[in-house]
Parts: sequence; C-alpha cells; structure tokens
Amino acid sequence: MRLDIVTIFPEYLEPLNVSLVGKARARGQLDVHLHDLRDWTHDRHSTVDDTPYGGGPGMVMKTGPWGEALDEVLASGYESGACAPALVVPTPSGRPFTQELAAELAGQPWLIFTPARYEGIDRRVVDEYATRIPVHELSIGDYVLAGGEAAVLVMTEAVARLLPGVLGNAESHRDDSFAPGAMADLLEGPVYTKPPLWRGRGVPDVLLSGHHGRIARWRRDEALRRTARHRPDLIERCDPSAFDRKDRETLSVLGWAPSPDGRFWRRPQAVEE
Ligand code: 6GU
Repeated sequence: MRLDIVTIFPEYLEPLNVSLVGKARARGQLDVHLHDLRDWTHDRHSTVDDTPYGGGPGMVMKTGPWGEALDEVLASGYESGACAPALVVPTPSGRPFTQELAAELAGQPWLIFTPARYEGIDRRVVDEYATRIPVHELSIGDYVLAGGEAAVLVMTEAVARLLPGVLGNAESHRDDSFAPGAMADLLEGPVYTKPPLWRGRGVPDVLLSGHHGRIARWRRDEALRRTARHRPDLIERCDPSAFDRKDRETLSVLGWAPSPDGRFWRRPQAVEE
C-alpha cells in the first residue's frame, strides 16, 4: 500500500518509523511518502492559513497550497504506477473511524491523508478532489485535537496491522474487539502470563486447567462482563441470535434481559457488579 501524508508538521509523523508500522515500511509492505505543505507556498512567510470569511475565531487553511500539493502528489503517484487513490481528510466533524472502515481502507492500494491544523481546510479543496477521487472525512472520536496528525497516526496503525503479512500470525486479529467474526461486537476480557503468582495475586484457575472448552467459555463470559460494564451500548446493539444459552445466563446475572424485540437491555434496578 502507498501512503501519502501532507502536513505542516512532518516531524509529528516520526512515530511511523517505529514498531509495527516501521517494520511494515522496512519490509516494503507500506510505502510512506511524507510531504511538507509549506513546500507549496510561494511567499516569504510560507503562509498556509488566513482569516475565515464571515468572521469568527481561528484561521482557515488556504486553498492554494493544498491544491498544488495534492495535484503534485496525485501526479507523482500516478507516474510511479499507483492507481485508484482515496483521500482521507481527518476532521472532528467527519464520520466515525471504525474497525470496519479500517478494513475497507486496508483494501485500498493508495491513501492520501491531509491532516489540518487551525479551524480546518477551505471547503472548496475537499469539494474539488471529491469530483476526482473518493474522499473520506473521518473523525477518531468525540473530542477535539489541535490537528489531524495524531489521527493520521491512529488510522495508519489501525490500517497497517490489517495489511497481508504485517501481523506475524494471521489469527492475531480474529478475536480483536470490534473484529468481525467469533467475538464480534464484544470487548476482549483480561489476559495473564507468567509468573502464576505476583504480589500475592494469582491467575484464574481455569486458565491453568488445560480445558479448552472451559477456557473459551470463561473468556466469553469475561468479554460479556467487560462489555456490559464499559460499553452497554454494544450489548444493546447486538443481534440477539449472537447470544447462546450460557451468554443469556451470564447476561441475566449481570442484570440484562431480552426485550420484546429480542434485543437485550439492562434492568434499571440492576446493581453494579
Ligand atoms: Cl480526525 N481531527 C481533529 N483535529 N480532532 C479530532 C479528530 C480529528 N477526531 C477526533 N477529534
């Protein structure tokens, strides 16, 4: 996969040299091109922003540098044989970035990220490129960052680990929280490793029992417990056919019951575990 990132803080993307993403780059699985937006300014001060039309606080990133930068990045990518780019515009007013979207982006050959500072980019830039290539305006959560660079790091890591051959073991993301499949839509429960006793704290006996069936059941119950506690919205949203008899028993103990439509809801009087 080819990845272009246009930013006024290329040094902010330094973490892309480290760990999983860094290794994917070293192996040639990820071809990252970092660009300094100010390379496409022509004034003495390398101006990339200006005051907003209509007034109001903050500054807006100008059309000129973004237009020239994206034209050149697109041209150089096409020249080197890349095709079908998608533009990813990180913004707190975007659609939520989810595991599903990460998987969709991981299937693309070429992504161009445009992290912005200030109050964002002049709308005409997104509108212009949306007539040429698919554009995804994406938010990584309900909070406001000072700029989109950290969001690019987040999205790149989520996408890179899904690329073929990047994770050592193909099974490694099967049970991920939010991965489609077996433990779909449940958070992962706790994990343990050696030593078996640490500061007087043991490991749940079942994990040392060697009974694979009981271990799977225990993990499932812990996942249900954790999800019910931290993300009750995920339980409510679950297709009830995903719950087996023991799931229903566990949920019932936690204060959850099926509503007339079959979906689970939590009895208001249920007490916290
Ligand atoms: Cl993608 N950008 C900014 N600036 N803030 C955010 C965000 C993105 N996602 C959540 N908050």
